[in-house]
Amino acid sequence: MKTRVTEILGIECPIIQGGMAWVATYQLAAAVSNAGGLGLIGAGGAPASFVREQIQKAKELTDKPFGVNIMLMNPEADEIAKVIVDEGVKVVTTGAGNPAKYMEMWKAAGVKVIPVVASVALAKLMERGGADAVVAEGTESGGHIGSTTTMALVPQVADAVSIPVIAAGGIADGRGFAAAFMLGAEGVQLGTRFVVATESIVHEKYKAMLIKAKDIDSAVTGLSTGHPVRSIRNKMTKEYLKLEKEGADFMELEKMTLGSLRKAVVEGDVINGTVMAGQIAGLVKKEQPCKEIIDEIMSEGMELLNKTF
Ligand code: TUI
Repeated sequence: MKTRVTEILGIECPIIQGGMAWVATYQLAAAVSNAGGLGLIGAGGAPASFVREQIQKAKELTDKPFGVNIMLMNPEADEIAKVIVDEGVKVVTTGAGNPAKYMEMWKAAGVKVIPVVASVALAKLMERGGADAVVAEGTESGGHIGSTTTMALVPQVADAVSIPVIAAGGIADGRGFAAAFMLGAEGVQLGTRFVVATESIVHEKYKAMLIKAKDIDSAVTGLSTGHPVRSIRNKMTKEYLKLEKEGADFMELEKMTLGSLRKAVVEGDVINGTVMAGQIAGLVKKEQPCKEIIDEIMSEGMELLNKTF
């Protein structure tokens, strides 16, 4: 399959693996890239030195293109932006902010820049700033989210910009893949389905919780702080939402979430930790190698796109 996304990125299948904090390690990124998609290393809140090591390890496992996602609230974002150039990374995606201040440096180094956006306004701003494509991410996604659904956001972004649009949020199989293309996307980004991939290093309890999850099992915390985050409902989200309802201040709420994603991903504490996942978790039924996930989505998706009624 050829789209502007496969052309720009030099990949075979227009499927990108989300750059999830703590989850998107070099093992997962390399497996997705080796399977023909675009793997991403998620810098999350990690220091620049750690991100550099992850990039170097990914290079040992794959000679296919892979990328890095910078979470722009990371205190070392400036250093990580330079590490990307230094290490010759081909693609960068950004989340949770506006990457304008790094754009010139990345473009000069030939890095393809793909900001993740949750609105038409930011998509247009990014196109004007020189972005090569945008990921339009709907509120169905896990983690830090905007408020518009994928169904409504993707066609509006596709109409507003002329660079390629990659759809994200609520996509986990060939049906979602085909639907995204019908909405005007030329690629998709998946997070939740890759969390349970064989090559994903997340704790087995985290994987088990996603596999067990149903359609309505996620909750959105942090609406009152302006940083809404979607994760699977547990003791942690219950306590957070209770505090939020009682009008707790920002610092108190922040203290609760500090280190909570790591607690779930690394330690497997899915009761007191934050189990970030998208609304599509209910569709994710088993652990599978990345290659199998990508092959399945491509064949099911292409079949649907070629179907006539
Ligand atoms: O970034 C994401 N998803 C994430 S980041 C993350 S780490 C985190 N952990 C706890 C609390 C907060 C973050 C977990 N999941 N997705 C891409 C995304 N970006 N969704 C929404 C946005 C976004 C939001 C505001 C992009 C820009 C923005 O503001 C634009 C501006 O002008 O500042």
